[in-house]
Order: sequence, then structure tokens, then C-alpha cells
Amino acid sequence: MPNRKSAVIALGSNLQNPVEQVKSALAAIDAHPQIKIEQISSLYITVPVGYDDQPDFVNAVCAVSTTLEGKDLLAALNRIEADFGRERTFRNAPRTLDLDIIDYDHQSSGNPHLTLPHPRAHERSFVMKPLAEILPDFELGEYGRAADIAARLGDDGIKLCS
Ligand code: PH2
Ligand code: MG
Ligand code: MG
Repeated sequence: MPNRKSAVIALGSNLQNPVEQVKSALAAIDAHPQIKIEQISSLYITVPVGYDDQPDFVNAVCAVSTTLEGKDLLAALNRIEADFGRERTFRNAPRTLDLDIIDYDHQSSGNPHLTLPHPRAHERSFVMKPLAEILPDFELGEYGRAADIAARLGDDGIKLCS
């Protein structure tokens, strides 16, 4: 692929068989003609962050290469979320599928539609632990190395999916 960029995508689901949602979403991402999955983390069961009164999540992270520009990658992921029945009700609400761009080409951007790197990724073990599993040396903007951030956050509320 010409002009390939690397990106990191976080996946999350806590409705309607989350394990299958995440696995099917990975297949849907890879099926996009301009996105190729390079690495996939394990799946993790995680305690909800932000809004407690909802089921545990299944979370994972994948590293991709893509010929899409950042905004077009976001549009492609939003389309996949919609295909998976994602409804937008309130912030941090339960969802069939959430696909977040954590990093795109190591760019930094304050665009409110696509802030890069993801503004909360470094605070979330459900993102940093799977990212550190596949890319421990990944530099997440000003926040530093993925494995170091994950170690600081610790393992509370997150376990490997069996
Ligand atoms: N996503 C959120 C809010 N809280 N908690 C967990 N454990 N996993 C998530 O993916 C998650 C969350 C908003 O996107
Ligand atoms: Mg999210
Ligand atoms: Mg999202």
C-alpha cells in the first residue's frame, strides 16, 4: 500500500455478547480495503470507568496500517460502530461497540472531532494494558512509553478474558 500510515485503535463493548462484538469488529476493520490489521492484543474483561451502573466491558487494542487520512479512518470506524447497532445516548453509556483512535501516525492534534493522541487513553488501563501487551515501546505523545504508562496505572479492574 502506498502512503501507509500506522494507527492504534481501541475496541470496547459491554452489550449483546461483547466477546463476539469485539471479534467481529476486528474482522470488519480488517475487511476494509484501506485498513490492514498488523497486531491484535488479547481480550480483557474490565470494570466500567466513568459510569458505574453498567456491565463489565470487553476491551482490546489493535495496531493497523492504513492509506486513509485520520478523518477518513474515523469516518470508517464510525460507520462500523453504526453497523454494529451503536446508539449514542449519554456519555460513557453502555454500548455494543466503541472504536476509538488512540494514535494516528504519531500525530498530535487538538481538533475536537479527532484529538490526537486520544486525550484520555493514558489514564485508562483498559487501553494502556492491551497496548503495552502488543507494543510496549509505543510512544504515546507526551505521555511516554506504553509499558511505563500501563505499569503506573496498574492492573486494578482489568483481567485477561479466558
Ligand atoms: N469506555 C468508555 C467509558 N468507560 N470503561 C471500560 N472499562 N471500558 C471502556 O471501553 C469504556 C469504559 C467510554 O468510551
Ligand atoms: Mg471510548
Ligand atoms: Mg468512542
